[in-house]
Amino acid sequence: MATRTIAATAVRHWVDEISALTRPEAVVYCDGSEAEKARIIRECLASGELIELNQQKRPGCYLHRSAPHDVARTEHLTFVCTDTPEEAGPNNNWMPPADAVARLTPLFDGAMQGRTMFVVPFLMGPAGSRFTKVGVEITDSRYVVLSMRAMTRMGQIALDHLGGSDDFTRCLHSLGDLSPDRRFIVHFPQNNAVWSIGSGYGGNALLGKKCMALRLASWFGRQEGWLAEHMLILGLRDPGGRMHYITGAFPSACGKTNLAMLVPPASMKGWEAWTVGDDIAWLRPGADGRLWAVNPEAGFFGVVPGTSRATNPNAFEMIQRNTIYTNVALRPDGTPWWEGHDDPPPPTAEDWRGRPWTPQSGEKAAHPNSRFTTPATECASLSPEFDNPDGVPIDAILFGARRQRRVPLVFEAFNWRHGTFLGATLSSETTAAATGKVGVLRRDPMAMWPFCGYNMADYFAHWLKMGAAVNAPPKIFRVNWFRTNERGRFIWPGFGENLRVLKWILERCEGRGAAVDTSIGMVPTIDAIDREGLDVSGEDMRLLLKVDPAEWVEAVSGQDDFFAMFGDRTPKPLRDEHAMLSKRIEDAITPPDLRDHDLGT
Ligand code: GTP
Ligand code: SPV
Ligand code: MN
Repeated sequence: MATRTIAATAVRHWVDEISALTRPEAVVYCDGSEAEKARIIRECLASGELIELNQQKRPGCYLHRSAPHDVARTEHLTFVCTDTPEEAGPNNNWMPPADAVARLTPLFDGAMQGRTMFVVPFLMGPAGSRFTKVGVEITDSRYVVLSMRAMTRMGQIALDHLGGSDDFTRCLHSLGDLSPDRRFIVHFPQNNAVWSIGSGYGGNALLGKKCMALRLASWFGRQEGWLAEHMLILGLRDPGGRMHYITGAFPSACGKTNLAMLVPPASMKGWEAWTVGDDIAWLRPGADGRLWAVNPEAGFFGVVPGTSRATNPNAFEMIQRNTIYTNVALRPDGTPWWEGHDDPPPPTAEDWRGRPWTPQSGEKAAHPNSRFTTPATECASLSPEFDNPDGVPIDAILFGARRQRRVPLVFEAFNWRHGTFLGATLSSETTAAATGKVGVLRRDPMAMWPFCGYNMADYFAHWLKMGAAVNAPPKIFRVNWFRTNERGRFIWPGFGENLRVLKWILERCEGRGAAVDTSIGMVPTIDAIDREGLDVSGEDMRLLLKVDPAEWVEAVSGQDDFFAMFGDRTPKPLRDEHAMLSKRIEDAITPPDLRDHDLGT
């Protein structure tokens, strides 16, 4: 093959080694060309891996139906293999590297017989950037090849970046037999490698994403002095023409894509919002003493349900073309549909598994974790800085989660250390993005619990260190769009209206914006958030911003238990922050003078 001669010797050696093990029928080196894309799509249509959607109405759009038990990340089958279990930490499943090789080698043995093996060179990060890393994914899934093509800068561009070097992440993927009993997603940070078998689902199979750009990258970031984070990156131009950039870490299916593609409400004249990234940010100190971020990805793998013209017009518009839909419903006219679409439920459709569906069938038509895969270039709000090799300078970092109760709409950390503590104690109600129960409160520090490739206590220490490594660290905020009222309804309208909260955040970054000190942080005063043209009453605002110290007592004791998981490894500054918070809460519930008085009687 023509491209074969161009691939670095190290790539060819590895490919030969893996093809000897997996014994594919053919080996194809991907170059990233349009012709290659067209050919692989044709092959997918012939094999049934893709279903063609109505090309008049949805040009370049296809539907993929996964195996019914392969619809989300499987965290219990995901491992980090370091020399010692302490390096992986209680946040990861661990196996000794040699055991992992011994367990997975028989599964890969002959796994690609009768299949084509694709070699997919890719970049994580813009071409020519000091942030950028090279990966090569070997896979026997055409769906994975097409997805990697949308999600990364793929093909010859990556081989050119690699040159003669052997410094690339070896990503080995096979669908195997798709059985969860023989499924493993295994990381070898000390060898810069990932092995994944038995799943074709996004985070399990597109190995550049969570496996490389978060789990392995977090490991390298610690060694090299940077951060790999589960964060969106958003540019905001204020009416005065100034650009600001924020990042936000929210757990899976908690609103990153939506915030990253936010459309300013009509009443907020002069504001513009620009999407830099929707899922992953790599952050490095810049020469100017600020923290700079790039999005290592080149596409969006987003949650479909809930995406509509009303909630996320940028995403909705973007997925009208050149999109692979996974596990949505199919209408008789060959267009996709899902719960939360602007169109009402169709009278008949095929559900995500291809079975006949009607609104009366009482089941979801689309899988709750159905996804779109779309190249970033299709996004109308894509930032002009998207390809900038230097990235963008960050003014504020947001930690957000799904919390129906207790946590206010927004509050500000007192400083970097307190902000790190807020991130470290983040918890969220679980979603359909990972297998398991939905709606259960779990700890998800920095939204990285499933993605941190090493001991999370060491990761907390690394965060503290990174704050000290920059002269002007971003300010840190906690946000919660999901507080509900007594009828179980979201109180805050969310989506585009979230810009009102971001406006207050930017004001705070500039030393303006009204706030009151509370036990948990600095909370906006009732009128500090611009409500002009918004139908949210003062009473609702009070509810959204309410901090009830009594409600926090339980939370604070849970934080203690959480830090205890890491034993002595939990950094002392975070324990100190915890002690200070406990004290502030205690004082708020029973003012010290009152307690003294009680003692005296
Ligand atoms: P991953 O891709 O899994 O990392 O998810 P994400 O963090 O990008 O979440 P996404 O933006 O896709 O949102 C997930 C779900 O939350 C969707 O159904 C959205 O409609 C819903 N959602 C997002 N933002 C808001 C908001 O501000 N308010 C409310 N009520 N729902 C929201
Ligand atoms: C997430 O679950 O956080 C996602 C989707 O962004 S996946 O790529 O599957 O991890
Ligand atoms: Mn994600």
